[in-house]
Amino acid sequence: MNLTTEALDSYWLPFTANRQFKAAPRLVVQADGMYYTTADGRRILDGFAGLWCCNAGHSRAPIVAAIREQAATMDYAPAFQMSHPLAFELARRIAELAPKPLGHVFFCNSGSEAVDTALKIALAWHRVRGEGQRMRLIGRERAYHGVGFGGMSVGGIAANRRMFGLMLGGIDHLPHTHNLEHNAFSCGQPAWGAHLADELERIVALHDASTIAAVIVEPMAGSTGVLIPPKGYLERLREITRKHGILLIFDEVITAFGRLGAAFGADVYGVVPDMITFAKGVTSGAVPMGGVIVSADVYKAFMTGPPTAIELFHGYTYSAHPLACAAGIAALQLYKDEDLFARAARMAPRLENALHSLKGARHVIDVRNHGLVGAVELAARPNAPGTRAFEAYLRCYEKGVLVRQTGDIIALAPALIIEEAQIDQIVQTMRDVLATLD
Ligand code: PXG
Repeated sequence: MNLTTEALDSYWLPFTANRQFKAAPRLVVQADGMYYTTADGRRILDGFAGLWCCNAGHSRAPIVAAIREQAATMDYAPAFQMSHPLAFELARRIAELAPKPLGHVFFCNSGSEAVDTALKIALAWHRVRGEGQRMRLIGRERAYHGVGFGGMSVGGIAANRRMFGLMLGGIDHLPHTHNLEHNAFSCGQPAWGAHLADELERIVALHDASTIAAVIVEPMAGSTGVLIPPKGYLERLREITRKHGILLIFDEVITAFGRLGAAFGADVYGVVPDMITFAKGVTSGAVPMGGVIVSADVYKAFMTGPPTAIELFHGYTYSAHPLACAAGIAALQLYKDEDLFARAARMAPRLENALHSLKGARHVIDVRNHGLVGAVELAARPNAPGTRAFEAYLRCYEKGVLVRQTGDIIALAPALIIEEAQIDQIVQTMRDVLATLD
């Protein structure tokens, strides 16, 4: 299909160099399992599960059938003061999967909304308990928490912030944990860096614990280029937040639903936060959905007051949309039926070995991995940061493999159904491409 100039011009693509893209559009028109088909009929092996989301693979029959059936049965149900049974069933299934005592689910439609929802719940929770002066939110450098004003404010990627004014007030940031001097070519969690969590003590001392509502981190930072938490780091954050009565939020938009080889990053790292945000994999990317899972403690604090009073003045027209709920239930069932989280854990060493074989390849200054996530960091070209990895991304695509580029990092996050030979194909393609790059 050839797009008209008018059509190309009409669409403003997100997080994309629009003019460069429109000069040579990369269009996909069909997807199944591990593959996309491009508009010009080429098959592309998807090494990134779309954008970290299609964890069960593309266009899986049970999910397609559930969406189709729900669309024909009931398109929409009002989300406020009314609901529909699938919302409760999906919440029950998510609560069942979640690490205890997390067990109550608030639905929204994206990761960005999930993060803003979690931050609002944190502020409101302190307020309903009589600690409304706890208004500060602590994020981390290099963090990605979506693009809402809350997520952007606690986020730590400069390019995502600098155009957009002053952000929320009362925000502080932990240092990020990336350090190639100590951690280059780590397999799984790096040994060095737990002490960086102690910076939270410094921030608490500066502002006083009584002013701080919550700390939010991605247990594994994805979007910034895959930063695996150092051993002991998240445990330390948990200790410090607990000691000071500060809520700990894990933004698991990427890590939830099998990405690291278990249901949640919290399971893999053995650290239970007070809230978990999720999106993406909950429907295997098939229908937009996000949400926040909160602990019993958080939920119960709101369920006081007169029973006729609305407890939280927050929500979205499409919270728990029936199509999303149908897709979510089918996706969770598919993960279970095919034991896909365990499969991800089984395939992780294969990905680790294959990726680390790129050590010594041209331009490669680091390889890091955990679960079915991997990253290869390239030396930046002098005065042209990001261009080398972007070219690598383009050439991989030409050779039939979809990876993701961020800065000088190439990231991988394939669907959990990936086969060994497909891992090898992705890594071999990367090896071939790296050899051709200047
Ligand atoms: N939190 C985290 C941890 C994320 O990774 C969001 C929030 C926002 O989700 P929505 O659904 O509002 O986009 C994300 C999204 C990439 C990439 O290439 C990462 C995301 C989205 C698109 C691309 O790393 N993460």
